[in-house]
Amino acid sequence: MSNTLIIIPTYNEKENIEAIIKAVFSQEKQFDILVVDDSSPDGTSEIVTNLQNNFSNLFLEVRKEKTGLGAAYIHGFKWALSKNYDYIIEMDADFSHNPKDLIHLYNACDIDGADFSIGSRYLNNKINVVNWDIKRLLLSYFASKYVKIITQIPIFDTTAGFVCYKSTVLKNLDLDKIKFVGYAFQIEMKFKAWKRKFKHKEVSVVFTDRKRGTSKMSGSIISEAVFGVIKMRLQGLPK
Ligand SMILES: Nc1nc2c(ncn2[C@@H]2O[C@H](COP(=O)(O)OP(=O)(O)O)[C@@H](O)[C@H]2O)c(=O)[nH]1
Ligand SMILES: [Mg+2]
Repeated sequence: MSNTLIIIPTYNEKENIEAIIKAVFSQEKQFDILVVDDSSPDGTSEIVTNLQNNFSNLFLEVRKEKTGLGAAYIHGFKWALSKNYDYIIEMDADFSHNPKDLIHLYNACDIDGADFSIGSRYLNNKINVVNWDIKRLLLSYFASKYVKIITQIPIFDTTAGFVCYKSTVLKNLDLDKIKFVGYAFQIEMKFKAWKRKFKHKEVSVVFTDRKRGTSKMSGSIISEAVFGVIKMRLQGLPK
């Protein structure tokens, strides 16, 4: 068993899942993987089940319903804590997050002493995104600026979904009180960890838009983030 679990949430990722699992397992450091699938109709979980014959450190949790990324991650976090992993890394299935950066996120915590590390697209306002159309890029970039202004959080890429948490952080956050599901979920996790004085480090990464499969981003996820951030700020320190 590795000391580090990579959680990959999936919904209809049959084009990516096998390749991303193999890419993670081909890294020099040994990682375990947990796929949290929301009963994808395209058969993503069956692909994972087959691969479990070849990889003993590949785990799968299938949830009955698609209730969003946040809920899938909370499920994965609880699973990770019950198995006593030291480090828990969030990662997308679609190769937007380069598996080669996993070790940099890990080292930021294990060597540099951060409690959580963020694979950041906008570190020091430098934009590291490949293949996004300009509309999507501007939306994401200005969303990050907006969040920084409203919440005062000293993080450039607050909506990043490529994050390593030390287990102490996840134990300290009341996971049942995390309410958001989309980008707001990513913001809420970082906001609460920062408010509880956990140390963070941003690691510069290049984010590449998916080549296969489709994005699950939606208008409701964006509006949740826009209004959710204001709510978070008004509530001060949500428990
Ligand atoms: N389990 C689960 N995974 C999801 C859900 N929504 C998105 N994902 C996964 O979360 C990751 C990021 O989603 P993606 O659609 O690429 O979002 P985008 O990168 O913002 O366009 C991918 O691995 C998706 O399959 C969901 O409701 N449930
Ligand atoms: Mg994506």
